[in-house]
Amino acid sequence: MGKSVIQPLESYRLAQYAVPIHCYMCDAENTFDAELCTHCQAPMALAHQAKSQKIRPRLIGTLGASGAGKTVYLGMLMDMLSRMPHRLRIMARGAFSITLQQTTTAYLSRCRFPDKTASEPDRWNWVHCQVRRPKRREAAELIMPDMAGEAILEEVDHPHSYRVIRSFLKKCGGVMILIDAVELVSGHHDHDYFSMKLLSYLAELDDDPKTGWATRPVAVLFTKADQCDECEQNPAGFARSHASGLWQQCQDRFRCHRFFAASVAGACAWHESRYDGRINVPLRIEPRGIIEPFEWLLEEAAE
Ligand SMILES: Nc1nc2c(ncn2[C@@H]2O[C@H](COP(=O)(O)OP(=O)(O)OP(=O)(O)O)[C@@H](O)[C@H]2O)c(=O)[nH]1
Ligand SMILES: [Mg+2]
Ligand SMILES: [Zn+2]
Repeated sequence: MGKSVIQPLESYRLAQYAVPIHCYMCDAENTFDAELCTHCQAPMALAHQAKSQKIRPRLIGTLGASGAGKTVYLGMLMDMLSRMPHRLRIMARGAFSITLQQTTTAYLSRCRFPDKTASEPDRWNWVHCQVRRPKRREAAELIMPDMAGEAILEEVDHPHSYRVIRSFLKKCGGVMILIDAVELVSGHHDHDYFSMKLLSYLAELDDDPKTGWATRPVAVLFTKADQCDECEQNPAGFARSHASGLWQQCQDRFRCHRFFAASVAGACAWHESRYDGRINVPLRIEPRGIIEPFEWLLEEAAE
């Protein structure tokens, strides 16, 4: 006869699965131990953190075509904010919130630009942070993902193809739209068309006259301004002369918008690499106009 063994019944563990956790982006029900939302693939850590705080985090979007400079800009913004306690004091929530800053600065310090962001949402970096502003008692909680330009374009062209982008933009409190200034000046209007499509998408996503996109802040950022003096000196005038469709749409449909110019690199050069072919590399890092658009958006989104 075999030895009898007492096997404890751990059915209480199942009870945890009976209580669903709602995804912070799309509200879909997930089990307590899910890492990514099964419906939209947003990280469930955001929902867990939001649940444990009194203030509901606000969503801030960084949009733009592939190659507009979203990853470089966001990584640099996070890095600068973490070193400027007198201007804005920032505290990352969750270790995953530091990855974007860490990867971007690691690349820049080796005189390289970071790789293109993968289009699968489970590979995007999300930043959840607390921001304290001088002369303001209450802190702001923010969630900012670094999404891939190709995925944004796919969602704009074929709505509902990326649930996470749609749910995010529905709830989003304000956006920064990045446009490659060098492309505009050289007569390539893909980025301009992309931004116009994006603005129509936003305006139609939520057209409520009081709370919809018509009232939410939109910062239009011309990137790579280091290579375009004209846009650095007068971003609004630059928009008017080089992206007139976009400029007009902002006037007509978005009450709260402003144009900015930003650059991370001070000078770039072409480098022949044995493995990657001809690549653009930053020679100096000289960030300009990085914090202003974010600061403006934060103020406007708080209104
Ligand atoms: N001159 C200059 N070039 C820049 C700057 N920022 C980015 N770039 C160039 O733009 C490229 C794309 O930048 P990313 O930040 O990867 O672009 P992205 O918008 O994240 O693109 P996706 O990940 O494909 O959506 C870089 O590889 C650089 O060649 C800048 O401040 N100055
Ligand atoms: Mg990117
Ligand atoms: Zn979800």
